[in-house]
Amino acid sequence: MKVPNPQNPRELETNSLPLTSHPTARAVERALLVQLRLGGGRAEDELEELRRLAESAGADVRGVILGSRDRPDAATFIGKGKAEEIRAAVAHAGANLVLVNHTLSPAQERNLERAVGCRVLDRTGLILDIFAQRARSHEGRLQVELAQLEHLATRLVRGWTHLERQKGGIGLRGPGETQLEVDRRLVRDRIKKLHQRLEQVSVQRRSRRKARHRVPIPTVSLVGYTNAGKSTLFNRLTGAAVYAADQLFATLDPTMRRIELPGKTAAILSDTVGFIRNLPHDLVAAFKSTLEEVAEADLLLHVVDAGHPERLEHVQRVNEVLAEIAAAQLPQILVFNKIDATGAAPRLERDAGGRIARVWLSARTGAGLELLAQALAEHFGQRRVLRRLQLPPEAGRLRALIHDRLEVAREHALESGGWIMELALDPAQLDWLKRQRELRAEYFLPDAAVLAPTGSCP
Ligand SMILES: Nc1nc2c(ncn2[C@@H]2O[C@H](COP(=O)(O)OP(=O)(O)OP(=O)(O)O)[C@@H](O)[C@H]2O)c(=O)[nH]1
Ligand SMILES: [Mg+2]
Repeated sequence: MKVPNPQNPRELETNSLPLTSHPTARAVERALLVQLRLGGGRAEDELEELRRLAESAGADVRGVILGSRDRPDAATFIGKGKAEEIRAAVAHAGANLVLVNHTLSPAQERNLERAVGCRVLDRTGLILDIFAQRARSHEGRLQVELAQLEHLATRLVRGWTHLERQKGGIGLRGPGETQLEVDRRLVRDRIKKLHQRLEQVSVQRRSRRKARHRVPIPTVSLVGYTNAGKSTLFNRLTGAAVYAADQLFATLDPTMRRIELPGKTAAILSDTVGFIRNLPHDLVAAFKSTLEEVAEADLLLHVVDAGHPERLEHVQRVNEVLAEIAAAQLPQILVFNKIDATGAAPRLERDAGGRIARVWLSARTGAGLELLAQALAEHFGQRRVLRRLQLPPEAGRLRALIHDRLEVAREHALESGGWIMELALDPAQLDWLKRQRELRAEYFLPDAAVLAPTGSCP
């Protein structure tokens, strides 16, 4: 783990992406975890998550310090006595990093560093570091850099010489302007530039989305708490091989694939970044364009780790983030994953209105996947329309194509030659049918047309 340290500008030096970690330059961080119980909450549950976050960032966890307070200390958050305890523990464990599972103000972070004698990182800083390590795509890197800069801008107390050098440095400084003012201005400029570049990417994304919508294939987004198994399920359903691992935030960049559903229909499935409680707001804002994809889905598959002791809390947290990105009103099916670990049987549950609301399955073993396929087919099946066609004898090729590509509900051969076909079509299929060269508008029968009751043929 390589954490940018605003106190030491030299640590921030890399080339094009000043704040993104460099795996080769990464020394192992020996970390102590700090978690306070504030006003009587349970510290232990959140501590386990902090440990997972620390390990996902590549830190070697050397120890844990718990404590409790009625409310945070204004100067150091954890209080003077606790800080002294940590200072001793840091020396004892040979730690070089203290991870505090709370949001610290810039001043608190600084005061604490002084008090404990080593680098201090709060929860937001830790999550940002993991994101920086995972970002692969151009857009992902821009988004992470923006979030990190916004987070660090408020923590800027001394010079950021590397940024100065990138911009040429000499000649930049106005008369009487202090180093700190220069640095702040450089960061502001960089943030502005990142906003502009992300806006360009976002425009491209939007136009790609528009192009997709021209072919009306429904889109399904996998959402859920980090580590719930979204990518594993994505791979199962699409046959893809995106990275899935027992780490928090294994996925950062979104991926999309087409999946075939029962009834010869299809959907676009997308895998994306997982959520976590208290997701830093800067991060949500920076990932706006990634999350816009989620907000425009036709259906959300909300994946839950069914064996996690805090699964209900996770569901709630995910729904909160969904509300923040204006996706709370989208239709949602809860997918309880990892039933191989809990021993539950695959099953499907409906709400009071008869709609499929919950599916239990295992992405790892594949048990219950057919229930999910059924749920998707049924969900999108509601968007189907009934169409009747009358084909003349010479349209045999079109008829064969239709049998191949669409679900034919009923068909009758006419004595005069030709056929009457009844088709249940989703919007994408209707669109496809209308684009067939051999199809003429007059082949469509009015909705009221009734099929002759005799002689159905194979
Ligand atoms: N036992 C069991 N483990 C599973 C199942 N599905 C996924 N996992 C494991 O759960 C861990 C996380 O899986 P991912 O698919 O990476 O989870 P994710 O939701 O994409 O996680 P992020 O990308 O980090 O948000 C991996 O170790 C998977 O092997 C399952 O059905 N059963
Ligand atoms: Mg993933």
